[in-house]
Amino acid sequence: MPLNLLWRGLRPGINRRRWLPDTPALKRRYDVVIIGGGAHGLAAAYYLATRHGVKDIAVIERGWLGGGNTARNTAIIRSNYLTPEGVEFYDLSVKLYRGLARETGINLMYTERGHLTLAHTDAALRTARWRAEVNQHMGVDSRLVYPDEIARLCPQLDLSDRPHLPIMGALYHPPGAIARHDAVAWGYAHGAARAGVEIHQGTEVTGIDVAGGKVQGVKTSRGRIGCDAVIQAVAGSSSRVAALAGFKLPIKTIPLQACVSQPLKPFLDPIIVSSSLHAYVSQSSRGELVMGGAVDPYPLYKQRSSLDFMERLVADILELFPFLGSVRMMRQWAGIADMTPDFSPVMGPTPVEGYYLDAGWGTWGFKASPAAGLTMAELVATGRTPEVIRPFGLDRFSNLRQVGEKAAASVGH
Ligand code: PYC
Repeated sequence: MPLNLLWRGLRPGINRRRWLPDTPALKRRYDVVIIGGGAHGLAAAYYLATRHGVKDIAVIERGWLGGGNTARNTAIIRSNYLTPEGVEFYDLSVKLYRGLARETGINLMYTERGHLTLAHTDAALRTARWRAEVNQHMGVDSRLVYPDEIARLCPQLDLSDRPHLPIMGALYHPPGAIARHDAVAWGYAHGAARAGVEIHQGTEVTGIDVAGGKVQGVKTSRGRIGCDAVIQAVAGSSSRVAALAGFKLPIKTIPLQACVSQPLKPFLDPIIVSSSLHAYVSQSSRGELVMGGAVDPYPLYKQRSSLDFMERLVADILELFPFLGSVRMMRQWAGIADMTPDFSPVMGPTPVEGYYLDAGWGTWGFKASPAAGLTMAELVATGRTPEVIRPFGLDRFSNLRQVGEKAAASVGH
């Protein structure tokens, strides 16, 4: 072993990076309390502190940083949605992701791989064409491709007529990307803490103080905190926490399972999605196949895995890549998806003055983290709802102005 390496290894403290300062005592009051220490809550804290100079912030997390849905997704980033509202919002996120490693100084391993949504039916082809047209109209790079080009983009796919649903075409979205999800949470946490934000892990919210229709504070397992504003960003627990503030959400909460295989030699460049087969797969930089399928068929709050999900998923993946038959699975898990009736998120003010909501992400919360954080921060700092999130207000369900995004889902519902 080179002596220099030995010297560095043995010298106490060298190269030890402090990501976060020690947790301070909870103060009795902050300007802003953010409930949820996932990528969304941490991004909002980061942008409030760095873009708006609002630094008297406590991020309150029941568990540990990025330990909820931030750690339980498959880290896909894309903006090839169906509605102009959705495309504009997720395109903002893609643009922020592209500069995030530079901005936070942390390698997020963000890699643009291209994203293929396979169409196996006339109806799926029609939807792909519709999405391509909306995407192009909004300046987002997407187009319809047919088997000859799909074979060039992903030669390993079975493009024959052997599968029970042969591939007829695909929506190709070159900016489709993957990133390391924990690095996104830690990048924002590190940047926010450096700017003066306090991050309190292991601190559970037990109540919301509301008086005269306005938020007054947050009760936690470590005491009460007064504040002027609250951002709720607790994907998977949105209805439960909103109920503490006294209002109901039009959300159904459903597990979404995923898994990874043993590492394989790199062979799969693009991210492959088939919503007809209910399967999607990408290959991580470690070589593992990161795979998922349809949401569970019932509402539930449990993060448990099931054999029937795995059996179904594996059968579907083998329709696409028959040569993977002997690959072993390594890990399986579930995230908890808060589904709205129109499959779009809820962002903005709530019936409680000063209480702001970032919720309803269903199966696409991770990719939204930067844009949700940026726009929620602007809303809280200025009191004005940014145009890009105006369509996603809670009031759309009573105004009958829903933003129907189901056709852009990568997973079956
Ligand atoms: O929206 O790309 C997506 C996605 C993949 C898995 C869950 N959501």
